Amino acid sequence: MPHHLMPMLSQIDLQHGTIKDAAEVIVRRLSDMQGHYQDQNAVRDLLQEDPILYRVYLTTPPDHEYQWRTAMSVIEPGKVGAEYYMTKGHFHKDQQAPEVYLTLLGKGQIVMQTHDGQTETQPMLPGAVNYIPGGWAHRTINTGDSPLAFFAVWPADAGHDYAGVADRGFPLLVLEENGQPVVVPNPHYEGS
Ligand code: M6P
Ligand code: ZN
Repeated sequence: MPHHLMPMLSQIDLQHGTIKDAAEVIVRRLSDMQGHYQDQNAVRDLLQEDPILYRVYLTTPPDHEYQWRTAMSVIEPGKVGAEYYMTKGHFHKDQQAPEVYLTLLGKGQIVMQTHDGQTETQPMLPGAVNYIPGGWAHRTINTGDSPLAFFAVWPADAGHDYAGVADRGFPLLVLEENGQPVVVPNPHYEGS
């Protein structure tokens, strides 16, 4: 007899972007990613309160057998110095594995890069579908003044490679200048 998984239902709270009965919730605070921000004085000051930057509500448990993983990510509004709150960002261990984001709430940018230095940014607004092909690292940034909430789907065996981003950073930064988000080259990017 073939082994069939059971169909699954998750309910997104469309007002907040959260999933109440999530199988797993990842909470990331500033202390989990302090090295990712440029302004280390701002990091030091903010670490006193160590704010929650974002939460990821996963619909399947970590050791599941389902072929797809899906999650809602909710990034709080805020900045560390001039840099907006953002995700760590990662490559997939499997360089063939793509990902799709659908934004439900808020306003942001997705910044992408390949290992050989190509970059791409796209806006994230309610209704935007961002397709991230295999081989592109991806980071999301909340440039608005309310939570940025997006739904993500990716192959369950893709794997997260955080080291590639933690070591070199992203070639592009999204900063606030005169009240507006601007995309600028990262002066500390290791490839530059
Ligand atoms: C999305 C997906 C997840 C990822 C999350 C937070 O929901 O891409 O795989 O974990 O965003 O991003 P990160 O893991 O880079 O902190
Ligand atoms: Zn991913």
